Amino acid sequence: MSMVAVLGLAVSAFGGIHYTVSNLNSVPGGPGAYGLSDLGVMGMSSEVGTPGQVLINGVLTNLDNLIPSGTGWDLLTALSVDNSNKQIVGTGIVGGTSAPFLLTLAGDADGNGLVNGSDLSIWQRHFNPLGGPGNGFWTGDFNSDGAVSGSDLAIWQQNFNPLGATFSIELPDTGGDQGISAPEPMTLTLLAISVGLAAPRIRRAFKRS
Ligand SMILES: [Ca+2]
Ligand SMILES: [Ca+2]
Repeated sequence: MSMVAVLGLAVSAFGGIHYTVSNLNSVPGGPGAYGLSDLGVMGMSSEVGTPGQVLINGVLTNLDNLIPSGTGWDLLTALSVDNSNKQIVGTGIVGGTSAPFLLTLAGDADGNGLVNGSDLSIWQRHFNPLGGPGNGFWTGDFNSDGAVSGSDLAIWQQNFNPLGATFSIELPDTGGDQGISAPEPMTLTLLAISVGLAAPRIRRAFKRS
């Protein structure tokens, strides 16, 4: 795991919505974990989405506002959203390198869109305030500082929502055309591969905007 990816706080609030950002390449379990295999991934092009934004309850929202400053991430393009689990995947830059990101609800260790006792149990089982390799939201490290500690418990408490979040996430309207449709869902493994191929185009598009 890149050390850059775990620098700084990785949980923030925007309109009461708090997310943890992870490098999708570092999330264990492969694309089948956390329900992500069911996501349909849009074809990649320089015109996909509105750079850096998603629609939350119909309002264009900057991805970077869903996470705190200081994470080292620049979230460029959302590629797919999962309204059931409240997850967002896309491509960004971290440590000067293009990488796929996964946004999960802060406090949601098992990635099911609820922040409840099951997530607390995961935090308890992995409690390790001194930190170590292999930690992430999936072990209860909700602020991505490498440790599973009281700070993460506080995040879980602040975001406790056993009934699930009610907001909706959508990809922004691209304004049509540009060959962005990809009728067949791809796995996130393919996404991870395509991210590396398409990232330079996305970066150029982002700079133009
Ligand atoms: Ca959960
Ligand atoms: Ca932590």
